[in-house]
Amino acid sequence: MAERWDIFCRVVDNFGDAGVCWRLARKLALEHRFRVRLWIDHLPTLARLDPAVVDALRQSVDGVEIFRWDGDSAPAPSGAQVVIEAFGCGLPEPYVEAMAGESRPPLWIVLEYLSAEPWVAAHHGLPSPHPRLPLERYFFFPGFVEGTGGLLREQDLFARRDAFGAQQREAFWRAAGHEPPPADALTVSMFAYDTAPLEALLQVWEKAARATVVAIPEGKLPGTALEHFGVAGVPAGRVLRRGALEVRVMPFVPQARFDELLWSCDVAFVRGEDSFVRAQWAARPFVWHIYPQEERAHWRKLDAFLALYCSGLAAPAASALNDLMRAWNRVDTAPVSLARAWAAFALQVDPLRDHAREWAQRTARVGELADNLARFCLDKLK
Ligand code: TRH
Repeated sequence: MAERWDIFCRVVDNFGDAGVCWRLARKLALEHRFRVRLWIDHLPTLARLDPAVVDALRQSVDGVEIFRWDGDSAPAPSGAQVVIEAFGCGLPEPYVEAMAGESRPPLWIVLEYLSAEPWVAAHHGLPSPHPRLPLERYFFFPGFVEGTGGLLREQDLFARRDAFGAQQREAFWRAAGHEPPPADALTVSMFAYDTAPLEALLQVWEKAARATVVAIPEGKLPGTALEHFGVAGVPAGRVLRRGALEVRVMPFVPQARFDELLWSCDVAFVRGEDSFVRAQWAARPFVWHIYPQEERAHWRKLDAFLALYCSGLAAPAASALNDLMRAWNRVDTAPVSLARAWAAFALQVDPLRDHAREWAQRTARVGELADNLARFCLDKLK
């Protein structure tokens, strides 16, 4: 029996912590029909991702009971069979004591960050017994390969993606306040940290032979575009044009519609964890801006992902992708400039699209994270 789940989420920064927890919570509630409580310490972040969420002590959205958590206070034990500690956020000590006091203590899962590094499969599912209390605790690692926990994906995602045609794309652009882009333009969705060398790419796109439409969600990044165009604020119409470049400032769409943004573009720039995974399910050529870590640990992670992703990809496409991702992430050994890397990448968009579709199919076969997690927990709770 694993009917009741408690998920604890601390928003460290940005949207990824809340984004992953919300996706997991909804999947467990809507597809598995579990009773899910989500404890989250920053509701405004969740409200950006889902406009049905408000900043309240307690609410129910999509079958998930959401609680405002001050980070230390202990919620009353719910009789949960599974407790998820997302990204090692720590559980409140009194809650842990209450867990241990139950006649059948719940299973404690530490949900880890996503990484393609080879050690992940060896650590996935390992026990980490509590040092003092009789509590079973396990590490659960998302991942891309057999032996890991897999990646979050809604059951109907591929069917929705494949049914998203020209009409739906047109409707998406209009709903975002823009005309559908010209048919011959390359459309790019741009989601990255504000440390990305975006200015260099804007210069390249402005001078490119092919018209390039770049959709940038509102936030910090449009500031770089405003500087590029030498204007002080976002103009009415939210479009900036010069040469072959057109920048569109986009509304921040609800998470449930974020895929539509990716499906409406030819190339996706994504970042962090959740949007990175969505670009892969979207089966589009994509460029990942990895979350920066101390001592450049993120460069190792980037290399590990590229090695995995590029297996089976023809050499010209693989080297174009490697060069572009390295230049975009300012890896100091990046062999070519961003401008040259983009030029090579642009020539490989077709083979990269074929590979992206094949990769999505291959990676989906590893299994889905919430399904794998439910199976793992049921097995341990037997
Ligand atoms: O926002 P991110 O950078 O999140 C994180 C955090 O920095 C976190 O601390 C770190 O640990 C983690 O990354 C790896 O990037 P991410 O993970 O892609 O999350 C962004 C979410 O925002 C994702 O769920 C998609 C969503 N989103 C929308 O819903 N609408 C939008 O318009 C856009 C641009 C994004």
